[in-house]
Amino acid sequence: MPETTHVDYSTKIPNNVGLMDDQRVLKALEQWHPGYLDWWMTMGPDGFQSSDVYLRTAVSIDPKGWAKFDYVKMPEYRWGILLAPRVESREVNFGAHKGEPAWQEVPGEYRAMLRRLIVVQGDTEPASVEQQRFLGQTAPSLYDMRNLFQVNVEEGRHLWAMVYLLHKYFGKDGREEADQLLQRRSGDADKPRMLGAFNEQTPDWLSFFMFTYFTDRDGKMQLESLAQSGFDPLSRTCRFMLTEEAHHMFVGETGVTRAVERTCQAMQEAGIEDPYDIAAVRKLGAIDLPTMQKKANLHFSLSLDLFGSEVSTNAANYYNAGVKGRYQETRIEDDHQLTGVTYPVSKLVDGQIRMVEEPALTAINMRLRDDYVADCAKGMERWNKAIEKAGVAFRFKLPHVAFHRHIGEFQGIKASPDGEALSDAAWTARKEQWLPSKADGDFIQSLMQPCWEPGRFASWIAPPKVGIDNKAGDFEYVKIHRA
Ligand code: BYC
Repeated sequence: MPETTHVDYSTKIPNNVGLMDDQRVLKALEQWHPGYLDWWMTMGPDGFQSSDVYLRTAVSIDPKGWAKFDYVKMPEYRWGILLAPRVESREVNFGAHKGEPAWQEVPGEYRAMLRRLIVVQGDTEPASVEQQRFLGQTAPSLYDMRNLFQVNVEEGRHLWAMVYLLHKYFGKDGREEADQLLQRRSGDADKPRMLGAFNEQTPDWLSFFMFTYFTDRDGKMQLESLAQSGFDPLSRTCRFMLTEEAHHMFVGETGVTRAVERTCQAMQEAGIEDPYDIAAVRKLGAIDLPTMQKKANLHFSLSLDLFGSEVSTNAANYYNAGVKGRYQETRIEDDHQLTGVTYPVSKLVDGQIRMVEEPALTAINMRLRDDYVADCAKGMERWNKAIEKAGVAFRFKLPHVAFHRHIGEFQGIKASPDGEALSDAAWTARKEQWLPSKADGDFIQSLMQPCWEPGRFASWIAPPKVGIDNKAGDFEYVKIHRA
């Protein structure tokens, strides 16, 4: 079957890339499949593999109506290979090859570069499933549990997407990389996942919502940049992944909003006006807003690290080669080669944080991070609106980009959320005001009691405004059969 907008479900591996006519790749993927299922059973959602989950499955890559909802047991989810439609006249849109026809095969000179980018992208997908593995046990509702599992199966599919590219275009070394994607483990001392944030824990549901808000948004920015790639199969894969990614950020944004709403409501009912009266708010079984700010500080700063160094020759080489572009590259009005232009970069100069003009080509990571920060701020404003509406005197704020960093310009310094450089002693004395402490973690853990009756929600979170697929409030999103 040739490439279509509809997904061929007649093979073991659903696809719209004519896999039946490509026996070499089909066989390689069929050999990879059992290892993947093995990984899913041992590292995927713990305890719910035989539950029926109301999931969305892609039946077409047509932007209208590509999804079908039904009960599915997660191990039977039809993970597949779905690429956005090919645009016949597509060109390389930036870098040294600008104006050449987009590549349908990997250019020899960029093979290592492309393989590296695809492997890094691929590595994050199973990592997040591993990080979220135990959250089902403490789901605050069946609605939330279902959203978690939807995110998990789609991250699994995103791994398939990268593995397809490795198998199809990178021969033996691609197959070896695909195998290793199933061997690394989040947080493992010997075989960790490749990027920092993907080796951290996601210990509770507030972290899950912050992760899907901040870290999945890095996913969006990186996928947008890879969707610009001159290597057309990578671009098409990422374009379809982005349609799924939107739901993940929705889960994060609305999850935090609902926690905020519940806290404000509980405060109003109890007549508590001071949002900083943490003990009083916690007694109500809600999460105080200052603790939510600390979680946001943590997940934002960990996600900033995922953009790499502000000034990066790697990023310049990717751009010049035409393999990884800028956010919304084709909508930017410039020469798309960045000849002789500069970009302002925040740097550490004589111990002070300053803006310095750098060649725009080496500042690609910084530019993408700026676009990311602006995107993060927008959603945070919606959290602030919910607080304002409830009449509570509190505002969330994104911390300064120098705060709590482990990669890039600021990794060697300690900075406050306002961007003030601090001595080690000052940092140690104050860090628990800015990042979740052990006591904060313990308190949040104490609220993580499962709430699995249809239509019921845990004490710390408000119900959503609308159900998934417009289902009624008491819809049984997960029919639990404990494994
Ligand atoms: N941790 O020039 P530099 C997602 C390494 S999330 C560890 O600073 P570069 C998702 C770097 O690899 C999106 N190491 O940075 C979200 C390099 O090592 P080598 C995932 C790091 O290369 C939620 C060295 O430091 N996709 O999809 O310009 C759920 C110097 O590199 C880190 C991508 O990331 C780090 N944080 O940029 C599920 C896209 N940062 O090569 C999924 C693909 C840097 O010297 N990746 N290093 O050994 C890339 O575009 C780039 O590799 C990076 C780094 C943006 C990550």
